[in-house]
Amino acid sequence: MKRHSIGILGVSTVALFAAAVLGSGAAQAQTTQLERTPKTVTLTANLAELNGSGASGTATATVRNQKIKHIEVHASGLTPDAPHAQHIHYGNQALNECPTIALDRNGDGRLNTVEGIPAYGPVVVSLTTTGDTSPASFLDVTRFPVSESGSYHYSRDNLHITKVAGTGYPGPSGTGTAKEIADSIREGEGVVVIHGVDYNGNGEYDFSRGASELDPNLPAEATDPAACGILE
Ligand SMILES: [Cu+2]
Repeated sequence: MKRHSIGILGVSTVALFAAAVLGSGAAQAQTTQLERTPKTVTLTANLAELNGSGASGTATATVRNQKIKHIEVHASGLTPDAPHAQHIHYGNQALNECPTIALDRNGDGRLNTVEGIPAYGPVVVSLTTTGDTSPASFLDVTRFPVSESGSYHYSRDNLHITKVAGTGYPGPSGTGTAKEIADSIREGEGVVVIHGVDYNGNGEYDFSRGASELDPNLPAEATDPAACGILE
């Protein structure tokens, strides 16, 4: 009888001790989590036409730590059967907006990719179909989606965000770390841009509007922005 009650006391003491330990552990985990930026955020962009392309679409991105865990881009109204470079752009000094024709500095009636940088910043992630997704791949047209009859549906997982020169920390030419860029995208400052506009409607990218300001071997039609939306 005496032994039995010691037994009960023993069990309840252990249970109380366990509850205290677990309780403090959970509280500590919660504090650590609150101290950091929220880890996983899902953002959506409504893509609207630029340069009178007639393109539109949506993009959805889930950002977890320094990674795009999942991204989808659904676009239509694009130049058919042509590759479309697509990126996430971001700049700490940029407006984190889609550009308007007011940024057409050389007055040629088109907004080229460089003219849009004050609005959307440099490329931080290349939304390629295979291989590297860093800014280094930004014009590798063989690894971007091709629009079947003007549409495509793009989906990819686990794109690493990297440090990028020119994203503006602290000055315009400064290099943002992967964490700074990921945090900014999570805060709604990333901009999805799809490139490639067939201005003269002849069914292909040609030099009717001259060479690209990014690469003289590419026509401007292949690199001018066609659609843009803010990930928010
Ligand atoms: Cu771009």
